[in-house]
Amino acid sequence: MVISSLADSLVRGVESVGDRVSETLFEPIIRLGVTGLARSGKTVFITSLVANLLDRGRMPGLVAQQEGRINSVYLQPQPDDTVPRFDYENHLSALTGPQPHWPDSTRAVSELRLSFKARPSGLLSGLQGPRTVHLDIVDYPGEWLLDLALLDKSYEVWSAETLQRIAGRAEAAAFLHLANKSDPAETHDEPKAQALAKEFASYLGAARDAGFYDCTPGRFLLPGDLAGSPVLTFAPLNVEGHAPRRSLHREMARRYEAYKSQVVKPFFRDHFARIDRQVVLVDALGAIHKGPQAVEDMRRAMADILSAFRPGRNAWLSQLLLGKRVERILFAATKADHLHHTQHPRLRHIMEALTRDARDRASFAGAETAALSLAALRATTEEIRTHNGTELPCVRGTLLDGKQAAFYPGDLPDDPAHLLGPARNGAESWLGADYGFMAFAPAHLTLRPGDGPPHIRLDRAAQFLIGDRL
Ligand SMILES: Nc1nc2c(ncn2[C@@H]2O[C@H](COP(=O)(O)OP(=O)(O)OP(=O)(O)O)[C@@H](O)[C@H]2O)c(=O)[nH]1
Ligand SMILES: [Mg+2]
Repeated sequence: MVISSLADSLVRGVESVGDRVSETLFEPIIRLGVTGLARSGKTVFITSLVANLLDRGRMPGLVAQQEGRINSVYLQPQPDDTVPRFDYENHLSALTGPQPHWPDSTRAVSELRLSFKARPSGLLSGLQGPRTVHLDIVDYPGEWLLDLALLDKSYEVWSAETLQRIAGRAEAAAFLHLANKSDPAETHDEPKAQALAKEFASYLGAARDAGFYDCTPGRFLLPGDLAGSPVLTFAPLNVEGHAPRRSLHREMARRYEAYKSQVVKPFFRDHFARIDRQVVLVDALGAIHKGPQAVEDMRRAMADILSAFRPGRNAWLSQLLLGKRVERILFAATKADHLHHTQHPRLRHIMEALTRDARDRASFAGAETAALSLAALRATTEEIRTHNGTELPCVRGTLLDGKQAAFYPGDLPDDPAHLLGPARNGAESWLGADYGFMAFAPAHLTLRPGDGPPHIRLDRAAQFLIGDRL
C-alpha cells in the first residue's frame, strides 16, 4: 500500500518536472478535460469546438481571434500512444454530412491534439513572432470520477451502503432477489459470482436509463475491453464480519480491491492528474424534463463528481497531484438550443444553483469557475407563436423522423429554487408546470468558407477555458 502510493507520486513527480521543462523550453501545452454524465453532450461539444477552432468565423467571443492574433490552427498526432484518438472526422461527418445525425455513444477515454500558431498579446506582441500552443482535449465519462469515492471504502462498507441505497428501486429487484439468496460465507463458485455481477450490471444500466445518476462502479456501464474480466465480476452482498477463506465474500472483496487498484487508480493517474482546464457538461434540461427526482439525483452526482476537483478530499489523490490543480472549471448546461434565447439566463441560473456547493468548494481550492448555458451544435431556429391569445417563444427544428416541428418547452422559473427546492424535498412531479423535451436532429448545413458549425456561446466557453493562454 505504502509502496504503491509512493511509486505513484514518484511517477507523477517525474512527469510533472518533464512537463514543466518542456513548457518553458518549448511550447506550452494545455490539457483540457471534457466530462459529464452519459449523454450530456461531450462528443458533440468536442467535435463542434474543434471544427469552430479550425474555422473560426463563428468565434468572435474568442479574444485572440477577435484581435487577429491567431495565424493558424491545425490537428496534430496526439502525444499519448496508448489512448484512442478522438474520432473527430467521423463525428463531424455524422453531424454535418448530407444526412445529419448525432454521433454514437462513446465508451472510453479518447484524446485529440490541436495546435495554435498565435501572436502573443500585449507588449510582447510586436517583438515576438507567433508561437505554438498545443491544446490536448481529453474526453472521459463523468461516471469515472464518481469512482473516486470507492477508494476510501472497504468492500464491506461499499456493499452495505449500496444495498441500502438501491433497496427501494424497482430496477434493482432482480439483483436484490439474487443477492438475498446468496450466502457470502459459502465457498466461492465462479458461475454464481458471474450471475451476481451480471444482474448487478444490468441493474446499473436500467438505473441509469431511469434517470439515476449514482451508477457506480462506473466501468460496469462502460466495460470496454475489461468486459468479462474478474475486476468487473463482483457485486455488493449482505456481508457480515470476517470473510472465511475461499468464500464468495473473500473473492468479491478481493476483486473490488482489484477494481480500485487496476481500474480506478490508473485512470486518475494517467488522465485526471494531468488536466489543467476542465469543462463539466450537464444536460440540465433533460433532467428537468424527467422530473424532480432526476434533478435532485443529478445535483448529488454533480457534487460528488466535483469533489474530485477539491484537493485534500482524498489522501491518495492529493499525493498523486502533488499540489497541481485544475486552474479553471466551466460548468455548462448543454443543448440550450431547445430553449428560446429569452430563457437562456434562467438555464444558466439553474446551472449555477445546481453546482453551487461544489463550486464553492472548488473555488476554495483555488480554481476559477464559471457557469453558462450553451449549444455545441445549434439544431433549431427561434420563432414566436400565438397560442390561445398568448405569445409563446418557441424553437423550430427537424425531428428525428424528418418532420419539422415548433416546440415550446415550458417556462423555466426565474428563481432556480422553485425547481431545486421541490427536487430536494422529494417531490414526485413539478407542481403546475410541465417541461417538455423534443429530440431534434442536427440541421442540414451549408457552411460558408471559414465558418464552423452553428453554436450558441461555444466561443465564450473557449475564451474562458483557453483564451488566456493564446
Ligand atoms: N439540440 C442539441 N442536441 C444536442 C447537442 N449536443 C448534444 N445533443 C444531444 O445529446 C445527445 C448526446 O450527445 P453526445 O455528444 O453524444 O453526448 P456524450 O456525453 O458524448 O454521450 P456518451 O458518449 O453516451 O456519454 C446527442 O445524441 C443529441 O441528441 C446540442 O448542442 N444541441
Ligand atoms: Mg460521447
